[in-house]
Amino acid sequence: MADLSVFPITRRWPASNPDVIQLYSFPTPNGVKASIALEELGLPYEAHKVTLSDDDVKSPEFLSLNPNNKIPAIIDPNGPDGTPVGLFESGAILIYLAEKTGKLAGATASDKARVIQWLMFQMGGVGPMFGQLGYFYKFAGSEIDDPRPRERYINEARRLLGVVEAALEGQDWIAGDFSIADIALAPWLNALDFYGAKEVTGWADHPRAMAYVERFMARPAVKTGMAIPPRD
Ligand SMILES: N[C@@H](CCC(=O)N[C@@H](CS)C(=O)NCC(=O)O)C(=O)O
Repeated sequence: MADLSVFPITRRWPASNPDVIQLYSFPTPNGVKASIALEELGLPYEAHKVTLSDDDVKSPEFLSLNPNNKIPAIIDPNGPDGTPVGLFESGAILIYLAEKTGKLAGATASDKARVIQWLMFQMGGVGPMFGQLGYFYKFAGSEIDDPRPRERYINEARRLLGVVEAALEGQDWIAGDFSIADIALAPWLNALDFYGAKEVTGWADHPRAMAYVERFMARPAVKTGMAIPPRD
């Protein structure tokens, strides 16, 4: 049995089965990337609910695994060097899991480069921009009188949607075959619904993106991963 006692996070969120990947997460667009990937790849894992409250993400135990106080994070007891490895940042986790299994990251070197390109597009563009849109359009920032931040992120989200729409011409998935880039991107497109920002970003004018999210959500592993860990 793997010994995970070197990871202080296991004191607050103990592993029932330390031989499988430990996932520390919450079902947000970033969190579900990890659970969907684990489900799609058929990797055994144990999920621990870490809420976004400071009590959880800013606890010393969680910070010991991710000093950046954000979910998701994982521990793989069977790391590549034969020792356990801890990881944070959803993009890094997706790449790690794809490399571990040799799946969902492109067949050829060029395919692989394209997958990483679209993964980075999500990590550096869609994620941060849509996240700010959520803040300024739905959450606390929506009370700010100055319309400029709201308009900035609405326009940027609409622009990014246009990029996705164009990229999906003639293909079902963002990098060609289904990949970790889709696992990163589709949950964030879906978040526009939660933000109540579909109309304002012109969602209905992006039929390929609409069909893409539907196609993604219909996958059995996605359906399961979207609800892990359960909110309550
Ligand atoms: N770049 C990070 C972002 C993760 C992130 O923003 N996580 C949010 C939930 S979606 C979070 O944990 N927020 C808690 C906080 O910032 O205190 C990743 O992709 O893993």
